[in-house]
Amino acid sequence: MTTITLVQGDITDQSVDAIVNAANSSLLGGGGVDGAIHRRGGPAVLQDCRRLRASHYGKGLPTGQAVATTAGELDASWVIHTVGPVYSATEDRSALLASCYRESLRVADELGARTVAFPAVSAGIYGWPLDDAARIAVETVRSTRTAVEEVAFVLFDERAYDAFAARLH
Ligand code: AR6
Repeated sequence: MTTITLVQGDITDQSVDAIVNAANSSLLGGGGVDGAIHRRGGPAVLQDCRRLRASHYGKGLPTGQAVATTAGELDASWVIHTVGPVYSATEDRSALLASCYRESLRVADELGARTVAFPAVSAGIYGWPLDDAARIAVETVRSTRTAVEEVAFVLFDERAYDAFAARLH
């Protein structure tokens, strides 16, 4: 059984085995959580990302997939980068968002990570409505078979925290 906890705060302050990054397919950094993770993780994270791009993801990491790098100076062993879908009001992309959580947990299992922190993937710059993003996140983690013992959803503000709390309880 995986325990799910909610934290209101900055994901880069967490001490866990793996921190999940809401990246973009370039893997070269950006704003939001991605910017914060690269700032706190330092150049080793970007260096690993560049290496992965060169070796495997010349065309970018596809939406819904996940890949791990060092966590650099973060208090974690790995960063798992996943690419959420940009929200669309006309096309149902929820399977891709669910895939981000499932694939990140699969990568965590491969690494042997037991504690994993997730942000609200796609719920910022990518525009996903918070309530729906929270529903998909909670339902997917609950229904995924994994050896991860604890998943922490780390929500930046109270509104996001409340949206996840409403789905969890
Ligand atoms: N800790 C926890 N949550 C955070 C933090 C933080 N330090 N900073 C922001 N959030 P976003 P996306 C919340 O935009 O929507 C980047 O440029 C934020 O309030 O980080 O998947 C990438 O490179 C929101 O609830 O990710 C991509 O281009 C959630 O994290 C693009 O943004 C996700 O917001 C990805 O957009």
